[in-house]
Amino acid sequence: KIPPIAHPLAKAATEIASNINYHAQYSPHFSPFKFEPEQAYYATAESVHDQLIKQWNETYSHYHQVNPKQTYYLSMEYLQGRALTNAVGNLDLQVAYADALKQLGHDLENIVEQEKDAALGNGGLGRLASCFLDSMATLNLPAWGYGLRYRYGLFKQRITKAGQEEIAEDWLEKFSPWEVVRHDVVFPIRFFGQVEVNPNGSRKWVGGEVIQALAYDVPIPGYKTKNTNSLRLWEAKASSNDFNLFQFNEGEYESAALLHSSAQQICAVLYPGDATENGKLLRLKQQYFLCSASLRDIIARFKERNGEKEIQWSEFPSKVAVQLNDTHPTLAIPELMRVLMDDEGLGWDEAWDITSKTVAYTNHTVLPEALEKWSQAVMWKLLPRHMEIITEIDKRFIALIKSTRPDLESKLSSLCILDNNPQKAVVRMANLCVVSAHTVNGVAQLHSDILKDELFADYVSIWPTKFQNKTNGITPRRWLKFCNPELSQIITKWLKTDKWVTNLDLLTNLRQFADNSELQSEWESAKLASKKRLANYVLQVTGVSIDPNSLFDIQVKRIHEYKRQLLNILGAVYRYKKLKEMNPEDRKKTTPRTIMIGGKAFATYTNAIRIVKLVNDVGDVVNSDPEVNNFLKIVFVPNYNVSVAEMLIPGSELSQHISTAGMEASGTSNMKFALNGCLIIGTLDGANVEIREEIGESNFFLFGATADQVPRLRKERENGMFKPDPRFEEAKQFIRSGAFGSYDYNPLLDSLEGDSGYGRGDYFLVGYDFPSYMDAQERVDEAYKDRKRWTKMSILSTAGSGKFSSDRTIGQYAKEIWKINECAVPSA
Ligand code: 26R
Repeated sequence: KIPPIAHPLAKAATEIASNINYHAQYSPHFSPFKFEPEQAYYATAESVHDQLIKQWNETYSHYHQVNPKQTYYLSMEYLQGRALTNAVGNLDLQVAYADALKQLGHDLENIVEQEKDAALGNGGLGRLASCFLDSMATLNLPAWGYGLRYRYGLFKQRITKAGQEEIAEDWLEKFSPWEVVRHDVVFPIRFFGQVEVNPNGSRKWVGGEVIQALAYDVPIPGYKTKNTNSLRLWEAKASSNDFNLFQFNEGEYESAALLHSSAQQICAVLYPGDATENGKLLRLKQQYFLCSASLRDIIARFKERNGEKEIQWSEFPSKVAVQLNDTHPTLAIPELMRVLMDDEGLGWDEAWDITSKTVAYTNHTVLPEALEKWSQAVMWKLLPRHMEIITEIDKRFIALIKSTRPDLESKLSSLCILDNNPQKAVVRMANLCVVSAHTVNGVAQLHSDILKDELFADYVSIWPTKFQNKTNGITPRRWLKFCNPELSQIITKWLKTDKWVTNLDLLTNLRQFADNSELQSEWESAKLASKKRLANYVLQVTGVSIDPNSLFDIQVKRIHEYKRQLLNILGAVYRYKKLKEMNPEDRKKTTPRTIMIGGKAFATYTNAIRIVKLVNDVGDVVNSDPEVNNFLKIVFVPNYNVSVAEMLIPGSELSQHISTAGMEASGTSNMKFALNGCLIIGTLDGANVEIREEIGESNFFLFGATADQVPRLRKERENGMFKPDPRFEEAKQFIRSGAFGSYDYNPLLDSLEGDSGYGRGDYFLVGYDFPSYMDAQERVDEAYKDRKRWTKMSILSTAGSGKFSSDRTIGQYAKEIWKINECAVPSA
């Protein structure tokens, strides 16, 4: 054991300055004599890291000593964003670091911009995982994240004349100062091979290829607490034994290092293209790699903390909770079964009991195309022992139903795990999760209801208590305190406390001041300051100059047809056409707007790529039209990511959450916008429903069909019973006429025709919702003209957002699913 050393942790600005200086000189990553922002960033990060490492080690040894039940969050995605502001803020050293950098001739605000986003995720599910990690640490919960250390993060988006261009995001190009490699934490992970049957009947998976999983840890500091948890990211490596020196010297370089290149592929990128067989195999490898390495690590820790005593495997579920973030880590289930039976010698029943008491599953989508199904053939090839286990789980499930629920026998073909349709025999991962997990949850009330009433209804009748709701949340540290310091100061001043940062329900106390003209004017000037900052940013990245006095209307999220960016842009096109037709006097009476849309499109998702192009083309025409561009601007904000969100959200006044009802499981940016005093125009979908309940219906611009109407409306469209609104026809026709350039938008627009036979016939009901959307937009324009009323609504949005803290969400997971308790590191 290493004896504790007194690390000279700096608290005062001068000490911090000398610590940063120390790192600039003695942890050099660059040539000496240069201390530009980039060098200053790395030296500052190393200095903050010093502070964190001490707390981090103390946290680990405290957990080790107390040996509480611990949660392990398994996720293929984490969208951590930048770490510096968050770490300094959580350590409560913001002022000290700002002063220290000033002494060194730098500016903290400028230095933090040097950091590249850690973008190991693609959207809501990944950012949720990162918010959860922040809340787990802040609530002093013994809980860790496990993920993969992708070499290239989610692609960087560039916009050219041709539309979206994807570029590899080299976030590790110059290394990450936050992660620590643990050379002593390495597990061999097997792929392919075969199952060997021993004389005693036990089975063992042997042969195939073996790749090493090496741990990299990222510290997760809690807000103003000593607890600093870990995000453990696995990297794939081949061992030196797999390097064939003989072959290499014969000049056969590629075959000499075959396993090295195979290892490199595993952690190269998130969601590699899966159109080819190779692509599918690689994705499955990634999933298994995460599951196996994490479980091996969890089991090793269980054994280590057990000490010299004989291991009682039945205690495993009282020490370990495993949460599956969607079905992507489902293989943790058969992997735990395999290790318990084949490596530890337990029988099926005991292994099953332990596994099902350990694992819980969160569903994040009901979209059929996102429900994972893996080819049985691919699985048999890559994971033969796991397929035996999955087959056995399925067999026992079927037997259970036949013996206890004969009424469900006719439904077994859709309830069981293996779909044995000879054309496309697959494993249904969601079914495997529901059958095996002790708890299944959705991520907003409406979504959980849909799971219970539709997707998983028959399972509910088998296991009525298995299903729960856990409405998503966001961390108020990153998404208000750190990204919007002006507004945070105002809130603290009026509430006379900053306790809202960890007790977000306190925001309700703002309600009593919603009409107070002093608060209102402070509120408006904070918003204006953020809008100006955002306007500068937009000018810098797009060259478009926008007016901070216009209404800032934002929709940022992954581009997807169900999220209906098309509805937004069609509305904008209609607005543009009407402005063109108006006489100049009437134009002046309208509410000037700046519509900003941002988000990345999957390169293979053709309609999403077309939508990006359309937004950009419409923007080019509108923004350069001198007749209207004082009243309307349309901007595509490139490369939307966590850092861009931190810039956009504080400066937003209206945000669009306009998915077809029933399709957005929750949404989490809706919560971020509302928390920052931005009003929502939206449908009754996902968490919108609960946000509207909390902030009051008069503060929410509602439109559109409800989830229960959607199936009937889709039928009506199919049967030609839908009468389109003339405004909808006019907007589409305007685009078809070539008003926005020569790109062929007909295929995209054809997908909106109900009876044309194209696509799914306006499956997302853009045409049906268009008129009520336009009416809601008119209410927005009216409301914005009455500044006092608008500001009051904005204050009430913030005041009603307390429920959406991820501290609340994680508190509920801890109590109702994981059954874990706080384990606070004592202060010295
Ligand atoms: C593997 C592949 C099929 C795949 C499917 C779907 C990969 C990734 C996804 C992302 C999905 C699951 C996602 O991000 N869902 C979002 O989760 C958020 C957090 O719960 C919700 O707020 C949001 O509504 C939902 O779309």
